[in-house]
Order: sequence, then C-alpha cells, then structure tokens
Amino acid sequence: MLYPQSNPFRQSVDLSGIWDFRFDPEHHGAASGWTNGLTNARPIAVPASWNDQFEDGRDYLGDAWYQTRFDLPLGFDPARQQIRLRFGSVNYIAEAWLNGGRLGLHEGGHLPFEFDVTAHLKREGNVLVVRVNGELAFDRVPPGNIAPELTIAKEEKFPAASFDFFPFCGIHRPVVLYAIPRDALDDVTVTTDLADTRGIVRVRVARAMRDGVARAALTGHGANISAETSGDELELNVPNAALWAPGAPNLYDLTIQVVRNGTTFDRYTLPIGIRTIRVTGDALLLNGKPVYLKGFGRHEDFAISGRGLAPAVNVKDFALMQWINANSFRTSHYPYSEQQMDLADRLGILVIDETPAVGLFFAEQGLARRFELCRQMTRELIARDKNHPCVIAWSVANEPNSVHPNAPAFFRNLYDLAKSLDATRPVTLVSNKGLQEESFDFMDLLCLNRYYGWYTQIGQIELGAGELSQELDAMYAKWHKPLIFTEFGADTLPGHHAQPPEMFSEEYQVEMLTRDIQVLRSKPFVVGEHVWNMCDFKTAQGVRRVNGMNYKGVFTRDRRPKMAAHRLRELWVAKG
Ligand code: GCB
Repeated sequence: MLYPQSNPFRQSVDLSGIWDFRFDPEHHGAASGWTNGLTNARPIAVPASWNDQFEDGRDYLGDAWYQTRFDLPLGFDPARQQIRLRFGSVNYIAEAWLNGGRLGLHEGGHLPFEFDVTAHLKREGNVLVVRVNGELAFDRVPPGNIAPELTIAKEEKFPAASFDFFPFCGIHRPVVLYAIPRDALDDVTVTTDLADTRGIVRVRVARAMRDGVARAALTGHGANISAETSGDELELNVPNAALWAPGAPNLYDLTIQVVRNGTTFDRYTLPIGIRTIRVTGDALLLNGKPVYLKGFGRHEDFAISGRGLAPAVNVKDFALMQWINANSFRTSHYPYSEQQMDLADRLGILVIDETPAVGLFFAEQGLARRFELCRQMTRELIARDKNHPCVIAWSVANEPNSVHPNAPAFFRNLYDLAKSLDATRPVTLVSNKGLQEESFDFMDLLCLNRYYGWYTQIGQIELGAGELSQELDAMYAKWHKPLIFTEFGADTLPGHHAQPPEMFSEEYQVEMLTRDIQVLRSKPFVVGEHVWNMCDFKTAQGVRRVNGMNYKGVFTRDRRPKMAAHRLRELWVAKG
C-alpha cells in the first residue's frame, strides 16, 4: 500500500480538523438515518481519541459516529481518475458511508485501510459518516473482557482490557482523500542487499497497466542510476553504496514511473535505505556487523489527544531518543503511525515492528476469529511497512498466554506467513514465558520480558539480577539464539527519593536498570536492552495503577527526565 502523495500525477488532501460527533450507546444511529448525516452533533478533533476530549465518555468504548463535509478540490476528477479515501487508523471497528452510500467496514485498530470512492463523489457537498466501535471483546485482537474461565487469572481493571494501556478509541490518524491515475502504480516492494561495497536494490512493482514499462531511477549520494522493465521486477546496482545505519541514516530517492509510448502515466517517489539485517549464530548483524539494541518499548500516548497522531510529540520523542543515545525501539503493542516510521528512517532509529496482538489467549472460544485477525493484521502491517529500512524485525505478538497446546501451531502459522511476505527480516515473538515458550523453537530471535526486582523478588534488586542471569543462560543453553531483553523496569514516581533505594523511588529505578544492564552485558548472546517504558503512560484503572497510570517511564508523560534517564544516557553512550 503506497502512502498518498502529491505530484503532477497524484493529488491528496488531508481531511483532518474539527468533525461532528455523537455517542450512540443505544446503537440506534443506523435506524435513525445517521448514515446520511448527523443531527445534534458536537465538535470533535480528528485525529485524536475521543476519550479525553469531553467531560463525559472517558470510559465509553461503544458505538460513536463521526461526520465531515468536503468539496472536491480543484484537480480532482472522478471521470478521469481513481479517488480513494484512506484512514490511517481507527480503533477498533470503522464502518463508513459517503453521501449515504456504504463504503465498507474495517476491523483492527492500528493499521490503514482505504475505499475506492470514485463512484460516490459529488463535486460539492460530500458528506462522510463513520461509525466507530471500540468495545473490548474476547474475539477481537487485542482481546478484552475475557471471562476468567477462558484464560489465566487477570487482575481486575476498568475498562476490562487484557492489556496494560488505556483502550483509547476513535479516528487516530489522518483521513486522506487522494486521486491517482486509472493506470496507476499499485504497489512497490523494495529489498536491498550488498555485494562488497556494491548495493543491490531490487524493486517489484504492481501496476494496473499491463503494456508499457516501469522505469526506476535512484538518486542521492552522487548516484543517478536507472533501469526499466516491461515486467514486474528490476534491479539497480549502486557502486560504493552509502549504507543506511544508526548514526548514518543515508537515504536515496527511488522514483518509479509507469510509461507507455514515451508518455508517463504515473509517478511515485519513496525514500529507501540500502542495508541488510540478518541473524547469524548468536548475533544480529546490520550490514554484516553485530548491532546491539539500546532503547525502549514505547506507547503512542499523550494527554488529551490520547492515541491520536501528535506530530510535535513524535518529533520530541525522537529528539529524546537521540539525546539519551538510544538506537532503537519496539512498537509495543501495536503498529505506530507512518509518521513515526518515516522519522525512524530519517533519523536512523532501528524498529522492531509489532502487530496489535497483545494479551492473546488460546481457549477455543473465539480462537478461529482471533487467528484470522492476527493473519490479517500481519499482512496489513508488512504491506504498510515493508519498504522502511528502519524495520529490522517483525514481532507477531506480545506476551501471549501461550502455555497452551493451541499456541505453537498458531504462531508457526504467523511466522510462516510473515516469512512468505518478507523473507529479508527476522521474525520474533515477545514473551514472558521464558523456557516454557515453545514457539521459540522456530522464531529467528528471542525477545524476553521480565520484571525481576519488581513483580517478583519484590524490593530485592540483587536477588532479581541473579534470577535474570540464570534464566538467560538457561534460555541460551536451550535455543542457542540471540536474545533481546524487550522489557524490564520499575514504576517510579517522579520526585520520590529513598536511600537506600526503595520501590517507586527514582533511586530504585536507577539501581534496577543499572544492575540488569550489567547482567545483560555479561552475556554475549544478548543483543539488545529495551527498557520498559520510555514515558509514563495511561492505563485502565486498577489497584496496581495509581492515577490510572503506568509509571515505568524513564520520562514522565509530559517528557521530563527522571534520574534514570541521565543514567541510561551515560550507559548508552559507550555501548556501540
Ligand atoms: C508487561 C507488558 C506491558 C506492561 C508491563 C508492566 O509485561 O508487556 O504491556 O505495561 O508489563 O508494566 O506491567
């Protein structure tokens, strides 16, 4: 799926702004004709979660309706072009109507979808209506509201998520109307390889026009290389390629044109990075050299806008990652915005790209549905992010309740699916099951979450560090695969101090992270340390979540450093 862009062959317009909105707890919107337009609506910002925009409805997750009106901008021509409406993400179900005509429905909260709206458009006075539903259910992904008999005991929380972040709902990323030629380029897939100092860029195009040629041009870093094909694939060779890596995020511009009889019908440009990523023995190799990941599990979360796209917050987060000497993050626990992926490409930050499959369970009830949704989300994620050099691995799930006979086959299937869609990147699963995680038999690398000295060995950092050391050694003895420690951390109230360190104090977070990192660095097979979490973030309410917050951030929710941020900055400057 190509992100909309504007050039002499393509136009796009962002419909973000203030829309109309109504809650519909009785589900009577459709029967009341809201598909044609809303009455008695209130204003709402798009993109943003609805939960924190009003004085009511914070915990409301049910049906809600959005509406906006627009005229076709000059240059959009439904008689000559194909016009599409693209939603960056809507949590969780979106059903859309344009001028009363139903466009379709999409399930899944963090990935884009689009509709061909050419036949529905008027030149002026278009009415777009979207029904959104964010309820938690056992047969959704991620699942929620799980009956206790279906899974392991869950701590009580409200709303009843099976995951530890607030179930924000709404239109979370931009809604873009875009026009492309009828003979458009549908898709581009780029993979890169190295032969000594030569970069090899392989390009596969999908295009509606079967005759004519696809032409590719690569520019940047002194290169100006082109090739064309009457088929679907071509290769560009780049002598002395400027490779993409953290610290040197070299990007080239790849421009694809669709040409017939010397006339160009479509054109698309995307930034690409030439790099390789491989797992060999104990090591994770970027461009053939071992790479050690330093960084965080994160969230898309901010005051008032909730999980909605917040460009200034994104820029700030990347600035903080650079300040603290991080080189990577994981998109825990769902795909992040395209804007974040673009920033990571541009600033040289490595990404473990995770699907929305957090807190899965494997009892039969709803299993077939959860499985199909996981497959759909894996396909959608790889389709969206496959061309980003920043993405170095796909994570198919976080902390599934996987000590269950149904789990290994479930994940084998997702692993094979990811590999069939992208043979170039490692595939992993993020687990808190350690030696019991059977799917680690076939995953390319191991990702482990552990809270020694926090949820276990409470208050005893040294004891926890000893347990960590033993478990890491046992996992290596069992699998002989590289391991990334993807979560470790301590809730920390900013401004709370204790000597000797005590849980919830800034000193405790500093000591625990420092001690765990010492252990990690004593193990040659550990290839990364991702602290949980970069920033404090909103959760459901529960007795373990004071103020409805997870305070394991190294920065506060408003991005101020705790003591641990300064310590990590020192620990991360030295480690390459
Ligand atoms: C975990 C989860 C993460 C939680 C974290 C915690 O293992 O993967 O979503 O927020 O623990 O703080 O408990």
